[in-house]
Amino acid sequence: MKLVNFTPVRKNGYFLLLLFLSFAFFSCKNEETSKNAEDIKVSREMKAELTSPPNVPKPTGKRKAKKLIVDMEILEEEGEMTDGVKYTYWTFGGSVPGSFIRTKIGDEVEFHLKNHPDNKLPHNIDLHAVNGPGGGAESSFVAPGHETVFSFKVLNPGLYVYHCATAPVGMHIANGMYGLILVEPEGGLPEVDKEFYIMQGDFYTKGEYGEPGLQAFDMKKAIEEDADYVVFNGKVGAMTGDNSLNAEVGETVRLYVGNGGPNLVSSFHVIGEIFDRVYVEGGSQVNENVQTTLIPSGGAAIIEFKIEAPGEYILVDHSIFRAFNKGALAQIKAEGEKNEKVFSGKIQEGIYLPEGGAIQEMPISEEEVARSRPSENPGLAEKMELGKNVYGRTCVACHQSAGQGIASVFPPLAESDYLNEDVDRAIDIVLHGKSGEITVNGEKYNSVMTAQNISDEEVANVLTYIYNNWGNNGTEVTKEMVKAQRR
Ligand code: HEC
Ligand SMILES: [Cu+2]
Repeated sequence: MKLVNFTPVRKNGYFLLLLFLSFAFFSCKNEETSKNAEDIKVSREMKAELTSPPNVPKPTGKRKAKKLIVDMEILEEEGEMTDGVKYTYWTFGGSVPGSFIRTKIGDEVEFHLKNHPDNKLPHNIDLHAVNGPGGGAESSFVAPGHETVFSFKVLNPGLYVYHCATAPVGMHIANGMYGLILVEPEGGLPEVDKEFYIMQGDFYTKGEYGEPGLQAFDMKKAIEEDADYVVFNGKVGAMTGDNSLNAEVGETVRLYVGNGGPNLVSSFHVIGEIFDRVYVEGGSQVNENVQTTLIPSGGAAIIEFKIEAPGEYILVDHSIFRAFNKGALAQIKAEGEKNEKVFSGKIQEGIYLPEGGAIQEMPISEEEVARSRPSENPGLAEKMELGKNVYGRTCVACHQSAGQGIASVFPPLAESDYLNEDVDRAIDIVLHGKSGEITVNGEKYNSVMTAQNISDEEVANVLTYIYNNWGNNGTEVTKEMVKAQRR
């Protein structure tokens, strides 16, 4: 509503009346929708489709409200947090996050919660989509080897977190007991091409990040909110490398993103994408053109965007050490035609001389030009010099000044068996990037190196510099070798 043009005084009376009437109308309308939802009659019974992440059940579309039977089994089972690190997860339906539940406003949900007889502890469920004490927690308390049944009607459209609320609540959540339940509005959400289910969680282990073996939960660290792992979908690399999410250029993508916590708030961001629409906090308000959206612990957001350009999009918690050092990183791989109108890739890189505009324009002799340019076929010493410069500009941030890398995050380039084994592979990595698991000097790495946007000559120089330093095998890389790896 625009207030700006209402200057004439005598119109103010009308205006206030109008304002009053519209308020009355809207508040009345709101009351009616939730009252209506309560009164929606359910036709027939239906078994809910439950999916494990990153999958989402089929849309409810135009279907009428139903009596929806949700059958969920609690399982306590060992899983892998990251390579070589095991953890005993407590799960709703065998996955972290738990099974995705998709409902329609007015549905009467009959919830069957089963606690597997092999489990050691009692559990329950608190669904944020429930209007009622504890979100169902008391009614659903269930011991190992038992099943409880309770029912509720979904009245408010939106995306809601569910979690275990058995004491110690923090510990049950920290072990993975959370998931999402979607309540679709009348007529369903607008159609999109791809939908994914992603949930962040923080984990606290006796050992530090990457310390191998079966890791126990660490209560002290949890209380201090000193997380060892911050991950999407229960483990490091649940959606990277071969497990990446896939989409095509031109497709619309909808992410149902939740945050189980127990402690940390997520600054959810996709590198290289702008969210066209965000259903803020999973509710009915839509924000547009968003870069990073805050997802509270115990909250959610629905995020929509269209993929305009091919390539890799990296999902992160933009509290960025969590992404690169604690696991909060996932990937969407988008295939399709390049769209130069949207993204051209690197067009040109020139030398930037802030103080030197005038000097650069001074005419210099051909001879001088030739001398300042690297020679056609530079010798080893010259290549080393130029390569050192490229290294300092481009690689040093991750692989460190003496090529030593950073334990379990960035592999070493010094005395790297992986590097020395295969020069073409090393060239390929610099040109096209690398993700997925690799083993360097007996240590496993499963992270992402993005493609380095540098010329064939620079690649040749920097690799020559690396190969002739830090105990490596002395390979000399030529720009022809680099050219052969371009694709
Ligand atoms: C943003 C951080 C980052 C930058 C910048 C970076 N790398 Fe990497 N690099 C990585 C990561 C992470 C891996 C491991 C990828 C994986 O786990 O699959 C890697 C792996 C490698 C490997 C293979 C593994 C090994 O240790 O031998 C080589 C070779 C390599 N990088 C060379 C380079 C060179 C040369 C540059 C600069 C031109 C560079 N990298 C810049 C992060 C980076
Ligand atoms: Cu529990």
